[in-house]
This record gives sequence, structure tokens and C-alpha cells, in this order.
Amino acid sequence: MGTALIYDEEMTKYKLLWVDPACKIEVPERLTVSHEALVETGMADRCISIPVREATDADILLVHSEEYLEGVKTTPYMTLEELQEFTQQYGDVYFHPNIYHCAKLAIGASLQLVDSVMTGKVRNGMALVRPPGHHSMRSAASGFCVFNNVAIAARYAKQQYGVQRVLIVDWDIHHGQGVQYCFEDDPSVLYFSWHRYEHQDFWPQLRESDFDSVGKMKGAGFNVNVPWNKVKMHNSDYLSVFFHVLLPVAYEFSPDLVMVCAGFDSAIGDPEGEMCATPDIFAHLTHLLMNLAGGKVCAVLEGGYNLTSLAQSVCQTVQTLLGDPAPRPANLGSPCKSALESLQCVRSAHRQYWTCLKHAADLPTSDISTKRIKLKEEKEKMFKGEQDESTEEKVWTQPPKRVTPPIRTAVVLPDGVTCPDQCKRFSSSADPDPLVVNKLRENYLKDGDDSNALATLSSLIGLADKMEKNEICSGLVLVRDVSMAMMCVVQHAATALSNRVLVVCVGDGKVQNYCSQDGKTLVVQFSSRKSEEEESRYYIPVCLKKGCSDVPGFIHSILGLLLPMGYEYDPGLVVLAQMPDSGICDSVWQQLIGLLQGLAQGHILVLMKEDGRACVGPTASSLLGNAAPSLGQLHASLPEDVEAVESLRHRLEGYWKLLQTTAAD
Ligand code: X5A
Ligand code: ZN
Repeated sequence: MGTALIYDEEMTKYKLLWVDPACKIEVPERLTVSHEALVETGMADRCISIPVREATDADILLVHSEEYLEGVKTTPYMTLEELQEFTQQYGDVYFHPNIYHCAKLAIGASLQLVDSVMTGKVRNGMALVRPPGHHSMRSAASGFCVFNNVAIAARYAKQQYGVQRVLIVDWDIHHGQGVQYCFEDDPSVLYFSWHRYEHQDFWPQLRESDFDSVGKMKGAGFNVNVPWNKVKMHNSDYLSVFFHVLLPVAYEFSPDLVMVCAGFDSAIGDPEGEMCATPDIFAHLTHLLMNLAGGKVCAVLEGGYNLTSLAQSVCQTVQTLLGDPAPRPANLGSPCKSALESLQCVRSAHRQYWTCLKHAADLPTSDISTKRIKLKEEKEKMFKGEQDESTEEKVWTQPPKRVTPPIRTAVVLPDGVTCPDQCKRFSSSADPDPLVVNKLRENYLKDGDDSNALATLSSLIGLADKMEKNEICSGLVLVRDVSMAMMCVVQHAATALSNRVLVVCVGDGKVQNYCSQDGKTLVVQFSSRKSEEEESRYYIPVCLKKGCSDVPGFIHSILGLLLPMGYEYDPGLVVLAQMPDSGICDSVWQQLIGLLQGLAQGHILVLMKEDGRACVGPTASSLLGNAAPSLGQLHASLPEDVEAVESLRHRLEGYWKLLQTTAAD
């Protein structure tokens, strides 16, 4: 199953015909540079190219009014003066004799994408379109947008395919108010948007773009706004909102389809956004969505006005949709104070709607509004001093080429077990280093162990080495003693490999001796028994009442603890060990593998017990990059688990800054 790319040059064939400083950035080159970058990097060739189509009136009327449609229909016949006059009734938008045609193709491209994904022709895809859509409203154009491509596509998916729940992730730097208005009272469409807001000073300057617009009536809770009240937000601010707001809510919601309002004006260098997140962050944002809805992700271009940053960001997004491992999330710092304030406000505003946020720090309603006023006053006081134009914040290096290893997934299996499709059986029989072999025999083998056990361990070591050299991406090893194999590979990594290792251990079992003080390994263990080990910065026992068998508690500890620490730690290798008694079910296990592949360039080494053969297929499938099956809507976590996760968070947020969910005073 592939990735669709939907594009037509025709959509470059309109432009601004008069002088308007607000609109001059919306140029045809936005599309040509994006597409050319995909062609030049070979990614266009790897995608399945799907033709656009023209939207019908019926498609357009799914979201827009007849009067508005009739008005836009007349624009191809207007003179320049008439076009200018027609344009005047709307904000920050322009018309052109060919824009109606392009706008129909932009919708049609989005619908073709939905069709390809929903019929199973492809797994996911991206539509490169102009004009963008998310600002346009039922009866109005706005912000370069004529028709609301993504809103129409979401309604279309519901109508044509009976999709029950659609998640719309709007990572464009502007608030897609058109999408918000469209689905405000609709609980079947969850709309998430972050946007430059600056306490309502930034376009479109709407009161209803703030965090307290949560949706109306039956749709209350299904509109999630994250206002950025300062510019220059970084990768860690974006990721923090994904970990602590979007992902927990999205997993609880359990969409059948994910649509992305994929605007790249949220990337560094953009003249509108003025943010500092680098293009590679879109690899992670994309990756983190790809295990929702069974992988059905449809990205539709919105904004993005720095042609360099735009093209790089589009490439990062498409390459991730294609299944290539994301680059390492390097140098993540702490989220900034302003971002944490926004995060806290959003979580608090939504705690009554989402069980995953029930425990979020509360801000009484009165405090929320005082806080807003207070912050705005603060801003006004500081207004003069703070306008530095440092160029450092606008300069970045092109993301390095993402080289995918020739072998995606290697497996070390006992003789009787067949190798799953597309995996490569691995054994390090070639030239095992005698020193290594001796060390293995002395340290790890018990008297009764045979030469098979030794061969397995040396293969395990060989596999880890090849992963470090980027010759193999991921691996699965079935062993007799998971604990011992884990100890073996970690000790090898600590002595022979140069990279940090994240060890994720699922289930009870001894893990002592691994927790190096120097931070070369970070161990996170999920179990149902209180660990006897001393907890430290680098050994984190997550004790859940029913272990991994209570799905909501486990998922929320992955999203809220494991991923933030893992991303900040930035390992070069992830070792994932499933203990024999873990009680984890296949679909949760697959979610865990899928999410962890955002780390270490996808270098993940899975250890399971020999007789857990039933799980080999699903594990291999996830390691190969297939989306995990959806878990269904999640219910509340056990109160004990919520308590455990929160108290761990509080103890650890001093070390691991990405765990923070509140702004310190
Ligand atoms: C799609 C999009 C931005 C409009 C900005 C108007 N529109 N100042 O990014
Ligand atoms: Zn935008």
C-alpha cells in the first residue's frame, strides 16, 4: 500500500493581478517549488500519482452556500476592476479569472485523495493544492482561501464512506476559522488547530480562536485551539502540544480518518508565522499521526510562504508518509514559558470533555479570563523593548538527506519459525568476533544452554552493530530469556556502541544493572509490580495497576511519559523487550512499536520470548512500517494509573523538560 501524490500544474495558473501587500506572498511558485523538490528527491516517483478532478456543485455545497457559489462562479467573466471589487468584500484574499477553476481542482484533489485512501488504493497521501482552504467560510472567501478543501473532504468522507469520526489536524500557523465554524457543533469531526495568536493581535484576530472556544452544543470538546501568544516557537513547543494535548485526545477520540490542514507557514523562515520550528519537525508530526485511523492520513496543503522552508517541509512530510524513518529529533530543549501557559490553558479548558485530561491542572474559569487580561497587559507594557530582528532565528540548515538502510527489518528466529514476508533472516555466523563470543559465553550463558543460545546472542549483537552502522533499520529477535538478552545487548551497547540506548521493557522482570549513571542508557519499565530498583533519572519504573492490560492507562503513559522522555533523550537505538508475562495485546503492542519508531531513525530492536510466536507476524508488520490497527475509543484510565503517571511526571519534570504541562510562576 502506497502513498498518493495529487498535483496538477493548472493550479499554478492564477496570481495576484494588482498591488496588495497582504496577498503578495501567495504566489504560484509555492506549488512549483514544492512539486519540483519532490521530483528532484525522487519522492514523486515513489508516490502513486493520482489525477485531480473538478469538484461538482454538490461537492461545494457540502460546506458552502448556494449564493456564495453563484457569486464565485461569475468571477471568470469579470474585468480586472470587477474582480477587485468582488475581492473587497472579503479579507486578505484575491480573485483572478482562473481562480474558480483552480479552486474546483483544489477541492477535487482533496476528494481524490480521500477516495484513494478510503478505497484502499493507497494507505495515505498528500494533495498539493492552490488556493488553500481552511479560512474560507460558508459564504465568504478569506485568507487566500476560496473553498474549504479539507472541510468539504471531511463531509465527503462521512457521506460517501460512512466514516464516523474524522480528526482534522491543522498545523498551519493561522487559525482555520472556516473549519472551526463548519464543525463547531459536530461531535463527529474533531478539529485541532494551533496558531499564532498573540492575545488576539494576529490575523484573523478573532476572539473565538482562543483556547476557550471548545465547540458548541453536542460538539463541545471537539474543537481544540492552541493559541501561540509569542512568535519563535521551537520544535519542543510543537512536540509538547502533540504529546500533552493532541495525541491523548486523538487516541481517546479514535478517528476513522485523519485529515491534515498541512500548512507550512508554521516552519522557520516563514514571513507570516515567524516561528522557529525546523522542517524536519514535520516528519515527526506526520509520523505521530500515522498510527491513528489505521494509518489513513490525508494531508492537504494550506499555507507556507518561504519557498525554501516550504519545499523542505513538504519533502519531510511526504517522505514520512512513504514510510521512511524520521530523522532524529535532535536538541530538543524545554518548551518555553508562553507555550506552557497555552498548553496549561488548553488542557484545563478541555478537562471536562476528555478523560485523558481529567487530572489536568485546573484553572478556574474566572482565573482564565483574568489571566488573559493580565497577559495582554504584560505584553503591551513590554511592547517597545522586544522587537529584535535577530537573523539567527531565521537561518537554518537544510535537513540532511534521509538515507534508508537497504534492509528494513531483520529477524533472528529459531529454526522452526518461518521468516515473515519482507523481513530478512539474520545470523552473524559470518565472522563472530571470538572476544565477543567468549564474553557472551562467560557472562550470559548458563550451564544448560547450548550452542543455539550462543548463536542467538551473537546474532543479537551483530544485529545491533549493523543497526548502528545504518545497514539495517530494525530487528526482531526471539530469545529464550528476554531479561538476559536485554542485559546482553545493553551492556554491549554501553561498551561498544557510541549511541545512547533507550530500553523499554514491557512487563515484570529484573532489569537491574542497566541503569548507567552516565545516561548512556535510559530504562523505562512498565509493569504491575512495584519495582525494587531505586528510581532515578535513567531508570523509570512505570507501575500500572493492571500492567499493560488496561489499555487507556498504558496508552496515556506512552504518550505522556515515554514519548516526551524518549524524544528529549534522543537515543541512537531503542531496545524494546516484551516480558513473557506482560499481558499486552497485539494492537497495543503495535501502537507502541509504531510510536517508538519516531526515535533513533527507526532503529528499534525488539526482544521477545521464543514461544511467543503468535506475535511475530504483528511485530514484524509494525517494524516494516505498517500502521497499527486502531484501538477504538478509549475509556477512562484507572484512577490508580492516573495517579501513578501524574506523580511520576511531577518527580521527573525537573530532569525531563518535555514532561512539563504547566507553566511555573
Ligand atoms: C492559508 C493561509 C494566510 C492568510 C494570511 C492573511 N492563509 N494575512 O496561510
Ligand atoms: Zn497559514
